[in-house]
Amino acid sequence: MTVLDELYEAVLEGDFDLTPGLTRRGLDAGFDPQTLIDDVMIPAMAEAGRRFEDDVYFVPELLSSGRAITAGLDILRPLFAAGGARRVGRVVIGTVQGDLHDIGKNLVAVMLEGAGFEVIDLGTNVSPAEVVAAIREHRPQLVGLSALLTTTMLSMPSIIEAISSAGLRDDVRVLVGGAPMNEARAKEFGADAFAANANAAVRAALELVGAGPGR
Ligand code: B1M
Repeated sequence: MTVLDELYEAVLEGDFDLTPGLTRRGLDAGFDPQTLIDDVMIPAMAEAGRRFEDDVYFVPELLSSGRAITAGLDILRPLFAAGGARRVGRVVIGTVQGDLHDIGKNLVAVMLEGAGFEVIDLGTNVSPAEVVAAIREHRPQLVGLSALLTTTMLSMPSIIEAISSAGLRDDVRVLVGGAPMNEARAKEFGADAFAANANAAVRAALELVGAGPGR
């Protein structure tokens, strides 16, 4: 079994003690962080999700897989941050109210850091008032909202309305994402852009702050 197979199994089996060491071994073997995320960690998490849908895994197993991927990401995070030497903007990011899913949001945050954004991560279950307060405090160019549930994605328009009511809508662009989201919903909710995955989120974020790859 290669180190990539072992890392895949560790995330899938939710072995959060093994994941950091295997992530380091993957790096030592010459694999770049993006490969470890895109080709190993995300597919393992996706398989955990399929097992959940098939009633093979239940919430505790999913939680363990979530902890395992997060432990691996924690090893990779400094490498992405080191890559983002140029500062292209500041982003306030969070998972919306009622929603505790943070794996995708954390991935997006890590990759935005790698692209040169200063990331203020509000965590999960973030209310409209918290977003407004964070905009006032941190003055970001961008707000990133993540939702994984069809019920909680409905918090997105409430947050965007709260930003508008606070008179701050012209100061920030809003990027949204998460499994139940799509272009049409993003538009309907009043967001400026939708991204289907972390790579697309980086491209959209750079575009929104006017710092596309060529600049
Ligand atoms: Co939950 N869950 N979950 N869950 N969970 C889903 C979302 C679900 C689809 C599973 C299912 O039933 N098929 C379902 C939602 C159904 C629906 O709403 N239609 C569901 C449910 C029902 C629930 C509970 C209600 C279960 C229960 O308790 N009975 C409960 C709700 C808790 C709550 O939030 N209030 C719950 C709980 C949990 C766990 C805590 C056990 C765990 C989360 C652990 C954690 O996040 N720390 C969990 C997990 C892991 C999942 C699945 C299996 C995997 C989600 C994930 O992490 N994917 C998920 C099923 C699935 O998606 N197949 C499921 C990997 C991650 C890399 O992808 O998050 O999609 P994703 O992020 C992607 C893109 O979406 C995008 O980029 C990311 C990277 O490529 N993206 C953005 C995300 N945010 C973005 C923001 C952007 C741009 C792009 O800009 C700002």
